[in-house]
Amino acid sequence: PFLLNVLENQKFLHGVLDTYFIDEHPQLFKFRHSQNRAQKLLNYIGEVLVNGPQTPLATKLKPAEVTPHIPSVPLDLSPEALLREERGEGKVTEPPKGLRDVLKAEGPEAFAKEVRSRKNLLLMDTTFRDAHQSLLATRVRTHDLLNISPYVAHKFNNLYSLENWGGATFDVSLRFLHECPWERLEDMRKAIPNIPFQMLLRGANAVGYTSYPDNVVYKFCDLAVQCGMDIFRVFDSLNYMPNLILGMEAAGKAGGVVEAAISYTGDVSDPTKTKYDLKYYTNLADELVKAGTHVLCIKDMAGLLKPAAAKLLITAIRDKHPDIPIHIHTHDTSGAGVASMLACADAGADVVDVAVDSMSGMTSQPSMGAVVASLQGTKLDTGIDLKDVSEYSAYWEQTRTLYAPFECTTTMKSGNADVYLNEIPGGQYTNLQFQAYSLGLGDFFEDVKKAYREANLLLGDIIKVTPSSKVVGDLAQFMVQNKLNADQVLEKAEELSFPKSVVEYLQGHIGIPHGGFPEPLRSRVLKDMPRIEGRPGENLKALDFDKLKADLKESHPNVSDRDVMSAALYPQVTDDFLNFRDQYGPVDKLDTRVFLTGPKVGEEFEVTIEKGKTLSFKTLAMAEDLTPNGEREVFFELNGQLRSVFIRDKE
Ligand code: 3PY
Ligand code: ZN
Repeated sequence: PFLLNVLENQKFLHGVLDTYFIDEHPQLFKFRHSQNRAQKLLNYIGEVLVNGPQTPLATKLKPAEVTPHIPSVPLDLSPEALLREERGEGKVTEPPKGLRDVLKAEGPEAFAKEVRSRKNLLLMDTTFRDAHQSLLATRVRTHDLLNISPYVAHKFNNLYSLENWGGATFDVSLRFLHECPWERLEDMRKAIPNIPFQMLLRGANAVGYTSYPDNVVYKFCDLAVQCGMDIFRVFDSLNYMPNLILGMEAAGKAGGVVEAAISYTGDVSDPTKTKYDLKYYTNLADELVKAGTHVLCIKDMAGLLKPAAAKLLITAIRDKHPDIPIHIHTHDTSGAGVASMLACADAGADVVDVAVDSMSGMTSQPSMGAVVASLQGTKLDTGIDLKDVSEYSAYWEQTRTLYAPFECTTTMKSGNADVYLNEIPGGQYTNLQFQAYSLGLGDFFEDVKKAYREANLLLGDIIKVTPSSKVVGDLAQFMVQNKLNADQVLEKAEELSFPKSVVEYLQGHIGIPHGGFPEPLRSRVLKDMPRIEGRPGENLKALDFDKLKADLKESHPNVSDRDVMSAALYPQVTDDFLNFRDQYGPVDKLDTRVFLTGPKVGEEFEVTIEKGKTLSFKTLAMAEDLTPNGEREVFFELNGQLRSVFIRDKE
């Protein structure tokens, strides 16, 4: 490596050196990881072949052996387009204009005006984020998103937005997929220049599960905009205004479109449910509009907004705020999602959330094709062609089978209207069912769902969405495991050892719930433990990014500002990710089946590690015997040349 460094040194190459050359160039001794990307990938594939999957698989099901068909992108071969390309004024493959062009040219206010002025219903497609977060444990990889991105850009240019980032995707891509979320965002941006991108920002919790110092949230939003993010759906898990405002300011300052969200719970069409009534929601809407949101979102994370309630709620907000674009999010857990979204559209909503058919339904969003077809020929016609939806859906139907190890349908066979009773958010509903299934306890899920309802009431009937939903879920599981009902929990609260999330919630770590904390439960659990007054992040010391970067550089000399931001949010996960990347290279470029379970012996496959640089691999054989130090040799052909790697066999 020293020789390599010297040979790349310009002074040395040009003979400008004296006896001090080595003293003055300590960097010559900083050796880069000498292995190239191809060699690192061989190490990764060898590791998977010898020791099994390098990311935990949730079930024993294997990824299907399919190569999803990628529908072709229409080319504009008209003489004008060809001339334009010749003059260097645009490519024949350029997608048609979309709402992002308005946003870029005129800014967020004009964008909001344009959205509000549209007479038809606009759609946000959640396929790239919430749909797979709800159905496939957030495991969809950049590779499969990028493959279909040009098609989306060409055929779905009329979307309000594509939700493709934030929520759990940030954490999962680093932790389990070993890929950089920032790179994902930037690469999608290159492939889709015309459709606004949308992310889910958990207010003061950014894309994490706890409160961060304010400067972390601000910087996070800045970097997201730099990498191509446009619209920030900002929510708080308790609808706690100070947390919401912080997120809105961070998104707005970064130049993003602010879409403040009211998290919806209860049922405004049920007069017996008084805690979250119409007045509660219209007051919140007033405050968010006053705080300057560009777009107002109703975030129905559990899918509780029935059609009749939708009509009441949207009509009430529309009457008070005729100019604000209203955007509705829901989950189809009960099966009433399409009906509700149509009711919202009818009552004056501008945008509703859908997922492409093969990634829709159950705990995901309602079906895009169903909404598109239902409105065809009406005054709300989306203008989207059902044939395009169908081609897009076919891609995802095949791609979904690559993620068989994470399929929610292993356990979930249908929607369930019991969600109106337990109010469990979509993603959590899938997770809880899956955990119950893994524990193999017969009625466990049924018991947890009932306990969830009780736990919620015990905690004061709170808004339930990340992270407050975890508090309720943890308490519910605690009650089932310890065979306690709500009365017993309250009675024995002083002696019980509650889950950490419950204690922290009662201390005020995630904010203050509507109606205040539950008493006497809170006093009994906390006794003399400290309580946080007001906004949790307010008293956190600003994070010193320069110091964090300097610290990271010691073990990872090439860290970027994005890696530093990832580390600010998830220190340990990011450190593991950086080590993994140093060792195994760009594993995000592998096909999903190869990434998850490795190729078959004898299989040939290609990996494009960057534009114009494609490597050909063939797995030849694995040695039967181990070397004296416990390693197994794996043989490959790489671009036609014989290569082998030695992998420590962990068995
Ligand atoms: C998230 O926070 O990831 C959610 O999807 C909440 O609904
Ligand atoms: Zn959702």
